[in-house]
Amino acid sequence: MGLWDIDKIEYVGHAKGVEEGLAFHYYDKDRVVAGKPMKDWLRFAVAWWHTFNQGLVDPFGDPTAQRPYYKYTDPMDQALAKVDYAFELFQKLGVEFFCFHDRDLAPEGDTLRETNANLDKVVDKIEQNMHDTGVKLLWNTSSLFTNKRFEAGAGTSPFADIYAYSGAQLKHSLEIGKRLGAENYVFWGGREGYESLWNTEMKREQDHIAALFQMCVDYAHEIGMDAQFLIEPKPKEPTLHQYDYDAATTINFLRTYGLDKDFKLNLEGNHANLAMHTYQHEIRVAREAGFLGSLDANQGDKLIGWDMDEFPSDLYETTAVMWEVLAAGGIGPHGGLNFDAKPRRTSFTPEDLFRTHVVGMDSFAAGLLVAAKMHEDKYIENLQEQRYSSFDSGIGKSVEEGKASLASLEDYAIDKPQAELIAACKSDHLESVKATINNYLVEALAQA
Ligand code: XLS
Ligand code: NI
Ligand code: NI
Repeated sequence: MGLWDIDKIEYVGHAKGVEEGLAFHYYDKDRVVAGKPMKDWLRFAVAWWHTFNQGLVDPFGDPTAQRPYYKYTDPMDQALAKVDYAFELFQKLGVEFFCFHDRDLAPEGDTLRETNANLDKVVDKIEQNMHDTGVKLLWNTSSLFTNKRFEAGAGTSPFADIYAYSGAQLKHSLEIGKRLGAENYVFWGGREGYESLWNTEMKREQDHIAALFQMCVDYAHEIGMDAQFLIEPKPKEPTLHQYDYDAATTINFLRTYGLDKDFKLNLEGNHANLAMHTYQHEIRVAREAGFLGSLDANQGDKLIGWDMDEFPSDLYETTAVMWEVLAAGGIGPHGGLNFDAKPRRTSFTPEDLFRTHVVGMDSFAAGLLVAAKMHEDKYIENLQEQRYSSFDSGIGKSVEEGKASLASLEDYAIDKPQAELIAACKSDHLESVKATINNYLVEALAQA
């Protein structure tokens, strides 16, 4: 059985009698959907921080997680042991990628030099395991928010020593990304924002962090690191306001500082909700602007106003996400679906780590199947084309061709009677559209 007391998770189709969570019903990794194997559309990744380090705390309670490697009480011993558990879990789930923060892997020392030495020992072991198993690094990142020195930010800290330390930490993180062949490198500005504007020079802070991003771009070029750089928007939590609020705000930041050629976005479902958007909205904004980089696959909860990091199980949402991914031709070339998600505090057994990933993987596989069917029928494409068809000729076409002016619009509209204008508006039968999407869900999954 190996280190985890659990068998490899297999695809069993619609088999009855298989306990939910211990087999895939939709995720059949090599099955070709819309011209590619499922695994290449989905490119699932395990998030080291949640899956191996999360004790399942909440603001009111102690950790509940039971993990087999807790028997290693020395922090370095435990860090090294976790690598074995991690790679066995990846293989038993059939996940081909993983993601980590530098500080997820090894304990800190007193100086950065000591911390780097601890980290390098674990990275050595990870490199060996990657080589042996073929599991790849979707992305790595630097935790510039956990240690108390980052209380007021890292790249936006008002304290130059902390800024300098952040740059030094990033340098080594980029070196690790290169060494492990990371597909992407993520920047999540957990504390890059403010608690109060009264004590904050907002523009100065953004100038500082933009300069730090530029240094990262320059250093990556210098060492020949070719990972795609990603910024992960989030509006708040832990800070009151985070500068990378949402996709649109972050794209504006990148363009303002001339960083738009070097960065794309890593979008997370729960973060979208915290910004009062849907996950689909964030992906649509990024996709249409050419900034879709990768996805943190989790979901929030309508009733709770913080980053719950639930494993995805909402098929309507996974369908919407995969519809956008298919419309983009893929989440690539470098992106993937990283389960930035944790079990609830009440599902604390080691086996729950497998169950939760299986639910997330199956939910996205199901979403892919439904969305692929919708694309195959061009259901949404036709509906949208029809809705905007008045821009394909006449006055609408002159607008799209840039030939219209206020005077030409006035010429066209000034004598149009109200009845003609009302007749130009067509009902979208929106409720029927939603019912049709429901039918796609039911039918595509029944036939899966
Ligand atoms: C936190 C973020 C974080 C990033 C990586 O809310 O989602 O986990 O994905 O630093
Ligand atoms: Ni995330
Ligand atoms: Ni998050």
